[in-house]
Amino acid sequence: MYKVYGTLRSRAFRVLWALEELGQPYEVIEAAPRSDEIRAVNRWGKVPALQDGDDIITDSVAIMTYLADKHGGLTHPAGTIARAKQDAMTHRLLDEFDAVLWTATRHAAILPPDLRAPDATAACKWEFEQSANNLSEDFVGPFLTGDVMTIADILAVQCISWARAAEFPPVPQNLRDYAKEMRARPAFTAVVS
Ligand SMILES: N[C@@H](CCC(=O)N[C@@H](CS)C(=O)NCC(=O)O)C(=O)O
Repeated sequence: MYKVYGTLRSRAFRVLWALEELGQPYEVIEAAPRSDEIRAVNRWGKVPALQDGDDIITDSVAIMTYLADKHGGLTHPAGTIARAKQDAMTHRLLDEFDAVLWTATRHAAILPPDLRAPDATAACKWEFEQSANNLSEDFVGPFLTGDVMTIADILAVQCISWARAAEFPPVPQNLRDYAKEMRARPAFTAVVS
């Protein structure tokens, strides 16, 4: 059985949701970022990590990609145009959503206080709003890259939830409706309940 190291309120949520969607059994090892529990398997202290047999895989998107390819769900097959578009969306979300949310988080709570830039959060919020507006204009649905749910959807919805919790500007209505529908999926509710 897979072991997932992390907490619900971290990027580990992405991995847990993917495992539920793929119908794979797993065990959660409650490991806070930088804790001894995570450092035992990832010396950087970053969550999530996935244990598959004797192997440890780090990085939420790398883990989701591995699981999706291995179990043949939440992804288009490698080497197809559909997969290239899915990967482009995944990287767009990492650049435009995850990166700005993470920069704001670091300047608010993680960097040494004397290195925190007072204006960093405002800049990240502004950039996030532009990116959300762009994504909203491109969005056709029902999923981000068309008719098939992929790991890009999990990444997007987790980032939209993170943005809401961090009091970032609300995303446009069509993305809010999309995220609401995604959060109603049985696999999502199985993780949060
Ligand atoms: N790109 C990595 C980022 C992992 C990451 O930064 N995780 C945060 C928690 S969500 C963490 O462990 N932070 C601790 C630190 O930066 O020291 C991923 O997607 O897994």
